[in-house]
Amino acid sequence: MADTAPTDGEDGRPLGRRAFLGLVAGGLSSLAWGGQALDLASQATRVLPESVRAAIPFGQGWRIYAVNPPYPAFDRATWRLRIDGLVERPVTLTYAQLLALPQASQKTDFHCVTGWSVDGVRWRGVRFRDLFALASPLPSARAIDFVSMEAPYVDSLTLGQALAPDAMLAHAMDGRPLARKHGAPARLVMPQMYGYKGVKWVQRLTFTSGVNDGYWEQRGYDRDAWVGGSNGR
Ligand SMILES: Nc1nc2c(c(=O)[nH]1)N[C@H]1C(S)=C(S)[C@@H](COP(=O)(O)O)O[C@H]1N2
Ligand SMILES: [Mo]
Repeated sequence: MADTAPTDGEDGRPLGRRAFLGLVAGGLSSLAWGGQALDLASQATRVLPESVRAAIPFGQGWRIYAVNPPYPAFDRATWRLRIDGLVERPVTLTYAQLLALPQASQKTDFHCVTGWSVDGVRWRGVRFRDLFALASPLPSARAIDFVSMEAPYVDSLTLGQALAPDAMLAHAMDGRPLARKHGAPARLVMPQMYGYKGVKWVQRLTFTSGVNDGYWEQRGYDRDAWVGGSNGR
């Protein structure tokens, strides 16, 4: 396993400030995960062709989903994001440390597989390349499980999918910190896939050797939930 060499954060303690800054600086400069960071702030990326998009009933807003209410509660003092599994350095981030990472913004449409959509959602958060850099995935790592505080909700992406330029771990929506019902403090945003991939109340990223079926995939939906190109719709 990856967990042989003891490092800060491995036992669940948050990284000290110096260790954290060191990992950010070291990780980012030595990063092998292709390309410059893309900030899509001024760009509205859309997955569907305009002809298809024009027929979508936008405008009814969000429907709030949870499989195991009540919604998990977020306490900014005690919340931790754990990054573990097939990594060189398991790390545990505080909320403040998440906000101290390089930040990205984007405006993207959101599509639920059951037929409702929200257009032009403004997200702010952290790109996965920057989270990867903190933990250094091992060569055997191929995918990530995104584990919700709301058991048993989970889903996974391949590393390549997570590195899509418009995928992020979002902590703000439409200019405000993510609301509790929307997954505070952090949710997975993967605009190219249907909403069920977008795990709310994320508390853990676990690197694995292959993708695992998520909550809805165990119930028949496609693992690769490409908008316009997967089952359920
Ligand atoms: N933890 C958790 N995450 C979740 C879900 C859920 O039930 N629990 N539902 C998913 C589905 S199917 C959709 S469409 C979106 C809905 O996001 P919203 O509840 O913020 O509208 O959340 C996704 N993430
Ligand atoms: Mo959904």
